Amino acid sequence: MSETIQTLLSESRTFAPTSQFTAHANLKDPSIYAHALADVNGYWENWAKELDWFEPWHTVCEWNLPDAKWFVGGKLNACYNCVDRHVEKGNGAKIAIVWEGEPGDTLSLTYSELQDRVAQAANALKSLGVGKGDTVCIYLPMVPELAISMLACARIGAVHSVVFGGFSSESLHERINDAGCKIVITADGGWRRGSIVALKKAVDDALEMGTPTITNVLVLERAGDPGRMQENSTVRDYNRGTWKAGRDVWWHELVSAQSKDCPCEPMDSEDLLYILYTSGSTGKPKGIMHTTGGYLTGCYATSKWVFDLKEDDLYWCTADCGWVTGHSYVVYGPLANHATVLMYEGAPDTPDKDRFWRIIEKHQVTILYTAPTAIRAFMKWGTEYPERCNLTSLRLLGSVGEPINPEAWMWYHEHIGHEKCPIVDTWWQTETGAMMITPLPGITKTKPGSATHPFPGIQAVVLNDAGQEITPDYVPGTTYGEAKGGYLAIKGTWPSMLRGIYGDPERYKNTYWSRFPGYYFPGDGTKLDEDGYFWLLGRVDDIMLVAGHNISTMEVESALVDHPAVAEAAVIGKTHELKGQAISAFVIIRGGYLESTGVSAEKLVNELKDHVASKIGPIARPDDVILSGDLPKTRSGKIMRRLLRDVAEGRALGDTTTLADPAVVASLKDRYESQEG
Ligand code: 6R9
Repeated sequence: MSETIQTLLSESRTFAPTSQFTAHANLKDPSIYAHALADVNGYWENWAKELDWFEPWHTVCEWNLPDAKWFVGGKLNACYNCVDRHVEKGNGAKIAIVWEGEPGDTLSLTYSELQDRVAQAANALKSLGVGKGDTVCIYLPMVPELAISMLACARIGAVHSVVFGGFSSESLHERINDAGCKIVITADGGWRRGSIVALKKAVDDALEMGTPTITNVLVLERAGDPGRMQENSTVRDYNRGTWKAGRDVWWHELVSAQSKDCPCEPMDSEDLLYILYTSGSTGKPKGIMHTTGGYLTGCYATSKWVFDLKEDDLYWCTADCGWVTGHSYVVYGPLANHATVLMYEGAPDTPDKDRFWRIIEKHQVTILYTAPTAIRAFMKWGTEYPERCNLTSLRLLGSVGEPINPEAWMWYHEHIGHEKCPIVDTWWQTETGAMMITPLPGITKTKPGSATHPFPGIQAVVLNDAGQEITPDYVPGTTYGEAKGGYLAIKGTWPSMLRGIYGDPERYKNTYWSRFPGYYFPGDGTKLDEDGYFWLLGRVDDIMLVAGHNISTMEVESALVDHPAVAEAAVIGKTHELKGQAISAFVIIRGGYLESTGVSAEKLVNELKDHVASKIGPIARPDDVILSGDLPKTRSGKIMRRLLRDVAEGRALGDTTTLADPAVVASLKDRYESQEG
């Protein structure tokens, strides 16, 4: 970007927490922001004291940019804090995990039962020669054994590297070798949209490509369990792949035979807890490293305050444990808080598009944490699906993964929250480990589309091109003057910050610490409005430069989604001779809109261009609007604008390996070429 980002869209609706919500909230005193800022280390130290430590730390924080150490000298165990400590305090009878498989099978585990299962799995790992410091690759569907495997690793001090079950054998192969994993834990399959994802087969293929460090494959029988699927021996055999005696071991044979007694290994606060690969938009995946004490402190604190977790909540984070959201907010944060966590295996539209709402009604879910990509799909499908179900158990809603457009926020608020649930739009990254910019539901007056303020103890600032701070630290009541757009950056360190990229310290420095010396640069653009609210504008690589104006793709997308016809939009800048870049918009129309209004597609395209021009200004009027059936997304649901730029600029498509469905761009390319002409 040649100049600081201009922000044009404005949103003035505000939603204060109800007095009833505030009265019962875990946190209601806004002075916490100033207190945390006045003594950041003391503030985090108080949080760390809410965990159980085997040995205390001698130093809260050692910070030699870009290397941080937190709670130095302290010893603890993440699994002990998530499971055993609750049981030892007499609270083992509470349900820890409620699980529902896609075919409708369910399982509940109390904290005591979870302790037994984790201990058995941990002993099984030991019997396979896995010990402290070894790395275990976990490639499982969203079944309880996924959380159990992560906790079992943590229990014995092994490092886990979870690979999302939707990744191909090539991706798995690359990740296994980069981390030097000793074993792989997988399943014969998992359910997704009524079919079986053959995970064991993918592991076989990955191992065939050469994985010198792997000694064993521990295989859970999930898809082939005769109680849960049609008896079809061909399918069963296929899913098992090629069984290699000596290498492959069944979970039900090895794990169930183990003792339920397995002590938690005392770990140094800075010992590695896990590696998680994040693809980014280009290049080789980065193995993000998280350590034990600081990471757990960050997950614990944010879960308690942002989700306002209470003993009687039923909390559901819809993310897969293959992503960081599943690490921090399915497993470590909520379990450290003694919460009851719901896990669901399958797709939101199986057997019908009301599956999420049925789950909420059936299990009486009180807190729902999901992603804008899911919310936009629900908008596209229409309100009839949530209307079929009773959603009155819900009391808090959350969003993560992408900017949430104001209209998607409003839809979530009205049709899911029934205007009574606060929405926490939480900005953070794999690298930050825990939420960084987020409302506090008993305190913050929210604005649709804004992640609001940095979590207490986090110093988020806006920088201009020269790397100067153009905004003060957030303290309620500060006067901010006019809205300012620029680069989001974080000052100093925080406990759950990544400790580097596995095996590549140079890349760590270059990626996060060199663009703005002295700051962590997450790569996102942001606006700070006149009330001190952060509006995340997407990745800076996606920001457009149109006739000398930096325009955020996110703002144009939000203006499009504001039109009643639009369910979802992706906007890019394509090279233009005069303007530098011209705006192209790919738009998904809400189900039944054209039919019910009788508007022609051609007329709608013009209406949409006018709509953007009137919401933002003539400068943001798109040159092209392409009506599209789908958008290219990563497997975690983020729109890949880079590929849309390739389409719009008529280039051969770049790397599509991280796409959820590569067919989408190919068909878009055809459509674009025919509509544009
Ligand atoms: C947790 C997670 C991180 C990137 C991040 C940003 C985008 C995430 C957001 C958001 C706006 C939010 N992002 N949450 N943008 N508002 N509430 O998603 O981690 O997969 O590493 O992605 O996602 O661009 O930089 P990760």
